[in-house]
Amino acid sequence: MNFYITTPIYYANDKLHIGNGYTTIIADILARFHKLAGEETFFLTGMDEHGTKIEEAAAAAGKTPQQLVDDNHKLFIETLKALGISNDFFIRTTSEKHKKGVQKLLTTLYEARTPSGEPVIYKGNYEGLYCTGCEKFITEKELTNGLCPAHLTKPKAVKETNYFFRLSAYLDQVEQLIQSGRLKIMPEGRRNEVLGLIRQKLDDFSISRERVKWGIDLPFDPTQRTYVWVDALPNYITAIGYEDNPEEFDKWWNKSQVVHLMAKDILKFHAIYWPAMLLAANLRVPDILFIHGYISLDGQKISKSLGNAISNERLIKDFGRDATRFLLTSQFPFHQDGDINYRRLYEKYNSDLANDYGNLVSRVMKLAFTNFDGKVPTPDDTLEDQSVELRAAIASTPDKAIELIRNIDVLGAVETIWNLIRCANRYFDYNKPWELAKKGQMQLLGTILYRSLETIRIVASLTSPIMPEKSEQVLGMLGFPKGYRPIISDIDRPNFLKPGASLVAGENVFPRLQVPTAEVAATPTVAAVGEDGIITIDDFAKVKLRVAEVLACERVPDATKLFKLQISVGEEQPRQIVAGIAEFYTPEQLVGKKIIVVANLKPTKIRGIDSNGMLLAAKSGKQLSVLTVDRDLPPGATIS
Ligand code: ME8
Repeated sequence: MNFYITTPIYYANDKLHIGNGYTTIIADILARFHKLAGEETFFLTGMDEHGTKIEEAAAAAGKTPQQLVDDNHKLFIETLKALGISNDFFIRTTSEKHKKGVQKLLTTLYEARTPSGEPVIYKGNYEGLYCTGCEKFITEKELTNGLCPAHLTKPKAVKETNYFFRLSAYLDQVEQLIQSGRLKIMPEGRRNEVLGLIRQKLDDFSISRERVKWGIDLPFDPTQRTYVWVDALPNYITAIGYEDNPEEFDKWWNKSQVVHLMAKDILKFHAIYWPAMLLAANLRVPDILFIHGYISLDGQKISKSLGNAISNERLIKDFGRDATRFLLTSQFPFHQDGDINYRRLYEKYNSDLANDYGNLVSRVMKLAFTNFDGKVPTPDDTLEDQSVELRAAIASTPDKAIELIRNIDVLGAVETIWNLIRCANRYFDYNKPWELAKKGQMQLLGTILYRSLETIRIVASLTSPIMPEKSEQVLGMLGFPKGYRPIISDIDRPNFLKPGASLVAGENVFPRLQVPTAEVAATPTVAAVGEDGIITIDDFAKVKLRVAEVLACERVPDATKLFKLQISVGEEQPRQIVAGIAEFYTPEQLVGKKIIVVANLKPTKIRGIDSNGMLLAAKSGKQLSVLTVDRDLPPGATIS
């Protein structure tokens, strides 16, 4: 059976945070394990580039949406590379491939009829509240103190004519697919949650937006843009050739086990809307939706909008790429929420990687070099070396680990492999091989080292999906050529190492790390550490800040957050800037104010309007204040 695994496509409004990194690393580990198990595998990740959220982030950054997503695309790719992600394709929703695929699906849905003969898509009116952070309509009931509980922002009131998807006609079928296990929702608790939602009889959902500009045109009504979720979900099929490569599409969608990974925030879209859309378009539904837990940092929620996330880059800097992959995925079960604490990361690195695994490799290699001239010794199976437990663990671990991986239990697989490592360490300590050379018991010593080297081979092979570079390093020490990819048929072959073959001396694989003092070990946040954002005086000097007088200000039509301002920066001509502050001021409050602007920003267009500069404002929660000067300085005064 082929294996097709996906992550959510992450919003392109910012760079990837460790919550996104977490899902993607697990998907990568699963994909690499399935390859190791001999299956043909396709691994997809990507970015979600349309919708109001992106439009607003672009306006706030003084960029066009396209510039913003292009810039963030570069950052996404850098992060994926830094994390060692081996995705087979990266889908961008602004790509032609994707847009054409979405339009094909929408045309199919527009022409389709429900089982009782009604059109699947119909036109209707919507009036209600909308949360831009979630990119979804939200009911009064779901609010906490009038705010969206996920984003702590006030939803907007919207009234629009939209096209709707007749969800009601498919709820029974979706329920049946879930009940029968054909569409498996894991873990069990999430499955029950979805079944509960279906029983509440969800409303039909709108598939288009009248006011949104940044999106895919509806093929049957170009005055409307596709709702961002109806644009995003089909990425799972557009990426594998739904519109442009029927053979590939058939292979990966119809003839594979299809697994979508995500956290609970987007469960409803994936477990109800997506299968219903597929049913209406007469397409196969996925096999497994795995809903993993949320990670937090020292008990604090991680999110792009709340901006508290310690970065993927910071972890890689402190622990290295492979150890980061290991530490993030072996702390708590994938299906449960878990808290990350920096001190615990150091402790786990030292106990599991430096002590258990790294030490085993160092000890065995050292004895093989001092006593066997760096060659694989010859084992003698007739000798009594108390290896029953170790041999049983060697024989059972590979199958057990792969079985756990098929069940999407990465932690379980790690624990099984570490059980084998600990078993090898016990075996080693029990036999005290370092004393045997002195006693002249070279055959027994050789046998113990051989079994230990074989264990290291199996451990390095089985951990290769989690720590690919470290595995290559260890397997290189055992004499495997660079680029050797362990596969299950090799792993399972007993006594694969050839006696007499040369070993290669190497550096300590996991040097111990100094656990920082309590203050330093507090989990850092990006803001506190400033790590990626540290700049020099020279960097800062490049930014030309100037005092500007607001000459005129007006609202941008159809954009609740934007003002168009005419300002004087002491130049001959006034300048025009567009600023996302309309929710906090009236135009009258701004005219006459002496504000601070970045004067040497590349001119850009925001919602089609020229913007030549950016004003500075301070923000805290829902409060915003434009920076001003408190003396009567002339427009154009410099700021240093
Ligand atoms: O929802 N812990 O994108 P997104 C673990 N574009 N995982 C986390 C996490 C956390 N604290 N925070 C986020 C979107 N994630 C849509 C998806 S798919 C058709 C469209 C992970 O950038 C987790 O996988 O908000 C979650 O589902 C996803 O990031 C949300 O990413």
